[in-house]
Amino acid sequence: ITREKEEETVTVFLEFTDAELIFGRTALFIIHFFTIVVSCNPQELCRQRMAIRTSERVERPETLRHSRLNSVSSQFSDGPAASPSTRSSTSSWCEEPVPSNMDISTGHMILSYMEDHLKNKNRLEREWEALCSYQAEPSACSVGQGEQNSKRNRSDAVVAYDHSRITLKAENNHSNSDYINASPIMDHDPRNPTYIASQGPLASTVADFWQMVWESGCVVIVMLTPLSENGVKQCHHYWPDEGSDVYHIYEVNLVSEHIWCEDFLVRSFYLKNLQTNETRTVTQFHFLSWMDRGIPSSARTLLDFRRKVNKCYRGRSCPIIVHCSDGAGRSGTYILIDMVLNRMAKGAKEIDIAATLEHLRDQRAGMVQTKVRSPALS
Ligand SMILES: *[C@@H]1O[C@H](CO)[C@@H](O)[C@H](O)[C@H]1NC(C)=O
Ligand SMILES: *[C@@H]1O[C@H](CO)[C@@H](O)[C@H](O)[C@H]1NC(C)=O
Ligand SMILES: CC(=O)N[C@H]1CO[C@H](CO)[C@@H](O)[C@@H]1O
Repeated sequence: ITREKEEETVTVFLEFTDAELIFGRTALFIIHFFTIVVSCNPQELCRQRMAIRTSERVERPETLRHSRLNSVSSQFSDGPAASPSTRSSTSSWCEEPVPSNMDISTGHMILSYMEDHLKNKNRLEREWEALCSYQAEPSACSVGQGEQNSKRNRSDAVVAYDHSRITLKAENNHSNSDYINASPIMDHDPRNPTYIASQGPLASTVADFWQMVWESGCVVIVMLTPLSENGVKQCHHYWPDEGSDVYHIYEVNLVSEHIWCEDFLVRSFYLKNLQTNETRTVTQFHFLSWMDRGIPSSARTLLDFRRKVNKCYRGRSCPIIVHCSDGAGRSGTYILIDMVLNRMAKGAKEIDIAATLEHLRDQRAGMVQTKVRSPALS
């Protein structure tokens, strides 16, 4: 890793050997997305700087640098099938400028963080081992494991904790239970969750899911799983393919479906509570190419996806519902990335991925699974 300091611009060249690629699961994960952050934003910073200094001829091998960074990010993000990333990333690059909200001190913080991790490979191993053995306390799940509710869980491994679960309101209960396999995830505000991490609805819990959407005031759903993978069902098709469907007292109308790229699409629903006649628009962002125990086909596509989610969400205070199949692996990874990047955008002077992840695991079991999402690991 080399740092070239030129006035206030930091240029990074990253080159990795194969050996370095395998030195730690956390390292891969961290570098995986920090590489992308660093490769996106300095470009923008450079562009701004060059716009200011148009009169001066700055010798900058733009294309070389671009392709180098690209090759680094694709090395991390695409695994053996590297083909689609360049195209999709290039298009997303042009379509919407990356907000250059990363200031120089944040850039330096990221670089020192990466340098430190590259120098202290043991630290990574230690951090990762500590994370693996981390025990959330309290961790009772007696409600979700109760006889009446066990059929409402998609998997044995991830059941909502008693102390951190979404409770459905009794007056709307149609199944005689207030249980849904979903957990509120707090960030800065200890009373209002920033996210709700939920399992993908089962056929029998679709009405519960829409009840949760309604009662939490949610307007944005992030869906990170295809409906099925290799014939294994990951999530029930919980919305109408066209027109409207009624789930208990919730009428859901599919208003539009917009395919952004081969990796994700956006659906807009008109949701009506038939008891009160109140209505709300709900937008669902559906990421298609992130397989269970895999990684997104391109990290930049995921960041582009996240930008679209946050653009839609901007100015709201309701929780974002994030779900995959079990609501922990991919959902945990997405929430972790979103939390850390939001903090960085607000100018946090320190990154502590491990602590943030422990904070998530206190609130929901299995957040970011031990089989970390990187091609070199599977
Ligand atoms: C569900 O609603 C019925 C009638 O409103 C009520 O008697 C019952 O206690 C509720 N069940 C739960 C689990 O809240
Ligand atoms: C909801 O709308 C229906 C049909 O327009 C009407 O009959 C019903 O009284 C309304 N209910 C409420 C609670 O406003
Ligand atoms: C802990 C628990 O009760 N898990 C159950 C959740 O639901 C699945 C599918 O219905 C069951 O197989 C699990 O036993």
